[in-house]
Amino acid sequence: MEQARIGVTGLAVMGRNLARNLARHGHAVAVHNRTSARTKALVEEFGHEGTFLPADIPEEFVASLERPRRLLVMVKAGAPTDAVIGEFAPLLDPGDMIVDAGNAHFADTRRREAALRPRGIHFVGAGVSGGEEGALHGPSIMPGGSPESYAELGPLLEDIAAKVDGTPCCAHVGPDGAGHFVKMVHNGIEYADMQLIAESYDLLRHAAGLDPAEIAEVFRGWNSGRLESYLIEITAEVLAHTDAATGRPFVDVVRDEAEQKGTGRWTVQTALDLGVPVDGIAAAVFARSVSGHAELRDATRNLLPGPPRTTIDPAGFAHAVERALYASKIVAYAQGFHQIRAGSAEYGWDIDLGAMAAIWRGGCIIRARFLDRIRAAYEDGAPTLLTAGHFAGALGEAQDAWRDVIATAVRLGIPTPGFSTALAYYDALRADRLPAALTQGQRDFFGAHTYRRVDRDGSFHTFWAGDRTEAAT
Ligand code: NBP
Repeated sequence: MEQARIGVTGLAVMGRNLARNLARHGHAVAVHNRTSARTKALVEEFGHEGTFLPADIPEEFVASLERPRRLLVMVKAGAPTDAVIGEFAPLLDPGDMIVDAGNAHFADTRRREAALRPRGIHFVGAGVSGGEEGALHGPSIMPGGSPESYAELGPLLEDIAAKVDGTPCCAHVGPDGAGHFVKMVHNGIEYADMQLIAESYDLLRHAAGLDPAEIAEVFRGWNSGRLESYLIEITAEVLAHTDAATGRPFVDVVRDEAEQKGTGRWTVQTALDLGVPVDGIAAAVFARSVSGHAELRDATRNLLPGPPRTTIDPAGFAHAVERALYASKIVAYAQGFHQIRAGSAEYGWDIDLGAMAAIWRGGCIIRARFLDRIRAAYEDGAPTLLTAGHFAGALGEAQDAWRDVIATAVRLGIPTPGFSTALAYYDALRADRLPAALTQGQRDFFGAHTYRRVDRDGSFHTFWAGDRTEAAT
């Protein structure tokens, strides 16, 4: 009986396309889905693309896998993943691998890996980015798990991953939940990047008075420069699109209420736990949240006064927005990488930041030309992108335009939380002194939380309610 190198269970859009990608690369793939109609449909429609070994029941599926068994799970994240593990793990032997390629929370991945390790089963949480097209034509893959499991899985995953300059967009991220952690931060950065692009559009539309088709042209121009990226490219496409039913710009017939799924929120929650400032990502998550409060917006829209509506001369403004966007993006990515570094230290993952930038260069939603420079910066050991050669220069050169754009937005009453928070972070890092000293004084005043002094080691408390003398604590 022919055996498969890998099996995929969960054949909705992502699993089906990953299975097809594997088959198209010449790997025999066992395929299974809870509802077997999906399995049949896959083989009927795409059976000619390669070797698929369909199975109706888990026992049949597992029996069709060569050893050590590689079982890729692509089901809805959460309880379904636990259900699938519960179903398949008893059928596996030590040395076999379960790869969860869904969007799991890294803490769940750590829990699952720890539960399966004593049984000798390798549990690999693999982040996969690129949506359904990426899954089919080459995603960016971020696998965690043991080095032993990567030795078995890596060649297969690298084979189906996107390639940039011949290098696969797949690398072993680190043990247990490291892969899903990096995928989570990738999605957080994606939120920030999309928000910054949206603010650029909003400014060009409402400050400079350009229409969507004109703005699409601006984005097309940007996409041939340092901002070249998938997100800029699709932004131009969306802005140039006309609604067939009304003849209006597509962007004007879509309700302005953005959705947010789990990963952006998880990134911010995790950053809070780690104490890492990811303001750009948080601003993006909250901007979507504000947009979704339709009732609150309806109740306030006509009651809150703003400045008179005026527009400014578009000449030169688009160039300034490009600079503000590039600078703000640098900050958002720097914050995301800071979070990966902090997570890596917290959980002992030893994540190579340069390698993460390298595997995001293709296949994933945030693929972009400047990730090559980010890779180089972290390979050179940069503590933050903000001070790394090219980026330090770009920020310095952009800062006047960045400040002008934000000042214009504030003056005209256009919300730019992403731009503004990015600049605030930049200014905080360059400040000689921050008002945190005053915050410490307040905390000591009301809660005796103590403070440290600039001129002496140790912790101190001032007797605020008494004679205001100071004591070392
Ligand atoms: P969905 O997230 O819609 O999940 C549907 C699949 O889960 C079906 O195969 C379904 O089987 C299976 N399933 C469910 Br629901 N409950 C199950 C259970 N208790 N036991 C066994 N199977 C169960 O599919 P998707 O959109 O292809 O996404 C798959 C994963 O990939 C998710 O974790 C998602 O977050 C992640 N992801 C998606 C994208 C994307 O662009 N869509 C990108 C990156 C990652 P059934 O057919 O029997 O109902």
